[in-house]
Amino acid sequence: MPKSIVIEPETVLARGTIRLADIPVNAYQRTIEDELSAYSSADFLSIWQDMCAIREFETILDQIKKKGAYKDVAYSHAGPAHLSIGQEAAAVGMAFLLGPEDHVFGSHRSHGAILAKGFTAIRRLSEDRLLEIMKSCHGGAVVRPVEKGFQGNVRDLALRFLIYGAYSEIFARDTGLNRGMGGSMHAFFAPFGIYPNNAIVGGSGSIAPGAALFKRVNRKPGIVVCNIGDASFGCGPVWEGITFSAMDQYRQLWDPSLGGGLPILFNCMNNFYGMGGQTVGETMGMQFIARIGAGVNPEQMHAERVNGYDPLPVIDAFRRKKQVLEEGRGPVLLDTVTYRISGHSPSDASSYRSKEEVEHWQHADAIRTFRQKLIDAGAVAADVLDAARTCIETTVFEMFRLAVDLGVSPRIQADSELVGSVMFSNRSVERFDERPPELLQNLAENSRVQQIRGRIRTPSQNDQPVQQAKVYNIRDAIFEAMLHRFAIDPTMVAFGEENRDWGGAFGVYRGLTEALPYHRLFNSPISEAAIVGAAVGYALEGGRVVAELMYADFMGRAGDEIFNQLSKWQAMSAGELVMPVVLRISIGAKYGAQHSQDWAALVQHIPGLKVAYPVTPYDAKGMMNTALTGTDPVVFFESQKVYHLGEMFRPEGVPEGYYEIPIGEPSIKRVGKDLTIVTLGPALYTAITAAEELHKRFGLSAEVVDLRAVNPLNYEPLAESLRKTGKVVFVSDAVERGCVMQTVAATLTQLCFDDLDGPPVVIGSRNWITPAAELETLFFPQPSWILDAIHERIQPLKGYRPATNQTLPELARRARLGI
Ligand SMILES: Cc1ncc(C[n+]2csc(CCOP(=O)(O)OP(=O)(O)O)c2C)c(N)n1
Ligand SMILES: [Mg+2]
Repeated sequence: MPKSIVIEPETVLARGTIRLADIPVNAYQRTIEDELSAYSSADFLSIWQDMCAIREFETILDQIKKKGAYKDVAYSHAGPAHLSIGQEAAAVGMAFLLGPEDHVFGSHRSHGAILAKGFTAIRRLSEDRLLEIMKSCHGGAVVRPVEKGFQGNVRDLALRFLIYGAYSEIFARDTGLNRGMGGSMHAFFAPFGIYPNNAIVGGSGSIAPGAALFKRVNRKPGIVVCNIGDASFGCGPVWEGITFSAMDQYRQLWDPSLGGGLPILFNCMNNFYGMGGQTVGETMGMQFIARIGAGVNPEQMHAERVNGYDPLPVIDAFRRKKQVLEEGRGPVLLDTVTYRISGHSPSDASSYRSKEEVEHWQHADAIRTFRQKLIDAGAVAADVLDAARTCIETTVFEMFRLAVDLGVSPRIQADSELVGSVMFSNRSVERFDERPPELLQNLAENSRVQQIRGRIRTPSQNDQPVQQAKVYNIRDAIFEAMLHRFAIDPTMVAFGEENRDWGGAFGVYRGLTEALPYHRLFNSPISEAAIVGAAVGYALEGGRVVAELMYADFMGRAGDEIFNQLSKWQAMSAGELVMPVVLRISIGAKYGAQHSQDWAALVQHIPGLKVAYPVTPYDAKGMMNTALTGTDPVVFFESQKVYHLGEMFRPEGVPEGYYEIPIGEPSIKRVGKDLTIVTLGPALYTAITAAEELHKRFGLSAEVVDLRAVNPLNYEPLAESLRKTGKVVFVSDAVERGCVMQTVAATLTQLCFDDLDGPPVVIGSRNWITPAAELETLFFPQPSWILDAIHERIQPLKGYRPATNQTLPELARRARLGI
């Protein structure tokens, strides 16, 4: 397919200059008098009340952390409390114009943002909807304690629900918004448009763009706000998220009816500090966060610095920027100046700043100054303001009292399996939306579909091996499964590096470009963190994603997104959210130390991920089909060593129709009775060769069992094989130390100790860098290594002369040297 944009030397080599526009700094200069026509007294009062609620909410937390009590209520809170006392105006200003359809993501310091966003959602939702939300939240467990004896209206009940639910969440109670699974730094509540808050600094920076992507792709209303701190702009994933959000293709290549640029506003809650490092003058060089916009796109992200120590300039900026986003001209960057009067945490000794500086900001405190301005302008009378403050403070205190009361707000039981039960959602969803999927052609006419139709799906044809050019291979299997789901689920998208015109780096997606519009299949920037982060954000919003990392070696670039984000949000939501993400990761060979590593062990170690690793066409199609109806994150490893291989183990071949293979069921690829060889990945084929040699030369019959998956894993087929053979060798291409097989061997040994006739043996690659292609036989397990190890460590093979040293003293020597 021809590229739509032609790069010409005459144009790109022509002389010129890049002109930057001025970036406004605190441009808002209106007075309250100027604003009297824009806001009603009720608006002013609600802004004031919301700021006071947040202040009281956090003052209580501050006091219980410092003194173990607030007023007459003693409470010791073990967990964190990152307070934003001083930042209330920025939070309330941010939320004032947002509706429930506008979604905010935040940071570890987000109590204020959560409450502010919830308060405006409560004002905007209908009473019926509010009741429905409260009743359905954990079966009514959160609303029950606060409705007991309460006589007020639905909105006031919802206010109590939110404050109580947030406190309960912070105190790890079963009555928390996320049943205590999130806690202070991660609390959220999607029905009010409050999306995950992230304890990883800048964590939301790569996730929120995926939420904005979901809105564009699925034509959903609303904007996404990514609230992150000034120091988070030093984080790579934040830059990647910004890059992902600012791709030209949204406006240049995508269907204009989708709405243009991503509707995302990066809102920097700029309090001038990380924990103690100063972002101006010390840890960063941009001086103004708003300056970053100039480096991102010609619109300079419409960046501005805004006075966030007053709610009205923030509201003004959000009004203007919301319009920019609604017109498809996003992304937007706001540098919202604020100040954290409280410490980073209550134990903070404030050694990094002077007392005078804090006092200056206390003197300018937005809550006090806003009150005075309202009174001076005659907007709201002092007694009305003070009564509102007293009233909301009473409610906040009452909710705190209820939340600390273990009788009213219990923790989950000590023997509870709740955490285990929410690690995976284990659902099967045909489609996440009922609308017809957008396709560019009748799929029967697709060139790849037609090509596959002519391919041989069985191990042999007329008793002859199938020529490689004609064989239905693993690439075809994955393609087929994906195309099937693309044609059913309209929310399904796939993205990653070189996913579109290139056909996927390894040819799996060839043909998809013709079949799918840009917004369902697109090239991402070389931003692995943003690729996985955006997939997480997209899934949190309710869509299905296939994201791709070109090589397992690049997982480090998306480390946080895989290990802390993709894996955890289902459980941290206490099962409210699902994560239908398939993360395809190819494992390389022949490309040396940084492109040939099997890192399955990294994801095996992380709770909350399903991990598949099929190496036959039949398994690849069936397991991809399962992954693509599931609601859990699946890391789907593929080996470049076997992409071209046809089905060798299933005489009936690979069905043309739809079928599923559960993830976690090992598969017997060769039946035997003398010895079990358990494999993961392409080592299956190494083991098959070894098994044939064992048979030919020594008359031994080896059973070969392919794990096909890493987690979950049913040990029963392995145990059954071991009960028969009594001997077991584990083989994979990962380096031996800490590989998946070590865990499988240890577990199986515990489960089947009495059935073992010899020691379990794990064979992996050497604990080295992967050397050059020409030297790979020194590194990856070879069939001879399996025989060598059997001979040395399980049972001597008559007349056998080992090719390599697989003895126990050698194992110990290597361990001693760390190689
Ligand atoms: C990836 C990561 N690095 C370090 C930390 C420890 N930490 C927590 S908050 C913080 C400072 C964050 O500053 P900023 O982004 O400006 O947000 P603020 O705390 O000022 O709201 C640090 C370093 C962390 N939680 N995550
Ligand atoms: Mg900061």
